[in-house]
Amino acid sequence: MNTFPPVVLIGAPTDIGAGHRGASMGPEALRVAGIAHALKGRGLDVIDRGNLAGPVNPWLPPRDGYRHLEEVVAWNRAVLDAVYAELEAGTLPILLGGDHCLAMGSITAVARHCRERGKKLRVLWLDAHADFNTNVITPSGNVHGMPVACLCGYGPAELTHLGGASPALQPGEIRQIGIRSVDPGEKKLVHDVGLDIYDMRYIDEIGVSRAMKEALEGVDADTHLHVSFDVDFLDPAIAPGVGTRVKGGPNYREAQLVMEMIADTGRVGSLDIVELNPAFDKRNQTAKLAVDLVESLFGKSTLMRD
Ligand SMILES: [Mn+2]
Repeated sequence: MNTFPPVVLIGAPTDIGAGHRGASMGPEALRVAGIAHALKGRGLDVIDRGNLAGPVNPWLPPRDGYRHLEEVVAWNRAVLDAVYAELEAGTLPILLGGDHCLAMGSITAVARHCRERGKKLRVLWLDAHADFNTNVITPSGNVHGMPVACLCGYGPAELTHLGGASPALQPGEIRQIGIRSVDPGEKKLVHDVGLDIYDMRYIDEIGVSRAMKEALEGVDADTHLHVSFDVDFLDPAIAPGVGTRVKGGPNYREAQLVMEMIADTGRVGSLDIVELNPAFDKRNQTAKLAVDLVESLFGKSTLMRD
């Protein structure tokens, strides 16, 4: 028996914030890999709302340190409205990205929902990168490297004030897991802001189990847990289908344990699956792996453990 509300799939087929083209094909690759069928297999009601629409990617160089800011804003407004409407309706939204800039829209929606309902928010950011760049310190101008900074109030007003109030997210509400690539300027900023980061060195030293226990500490019956799953979190040996591969990520068993421990809380209320890039994948293996891990996130486990 599951206790989840109906799960709603929302596709956002864009690579507007990325440094490589192709994440726009992510939603369809996840559907082809059977995400709806897998979730139904968990006993969940699944509704696929199809894809959101937004501007095409003009593929231009940065302006004032941002690439495609206007288009990024348009996509994130669409995501914000769609995710917020689902939360209001009592469903569990799963954003099928799309690149990671879209988490600004989804998490702004989740944060507003939590504020209005008086719920605590915990964001788990599974990623190889801290995504805490600004237009001043970014090496590339790609906005998929900036969503956490914007959510915490560092960025252009169009993005930091997507949902009106800024910051949408307090640094104390987010835990980053799997981090192993942080740009030099970004390192200082995440340190100054006091972001709680479980990087790969820490995970190597204490193990996934203890790291996840710490990252989930304080999650209780009043907590809305949002998981922002950047597929580049995974080791590229098992997940080649991403634009920004960084070696030294969690292997298959470690990633499963991460998902299973999140599932054990019973508090998952929303999810992003982002940065899947079929142009870099091999026979859709990374999409299939993402689906496999999402099954674990919704409670699939090897044995009964209660
Ligand atoms: Mn990311």
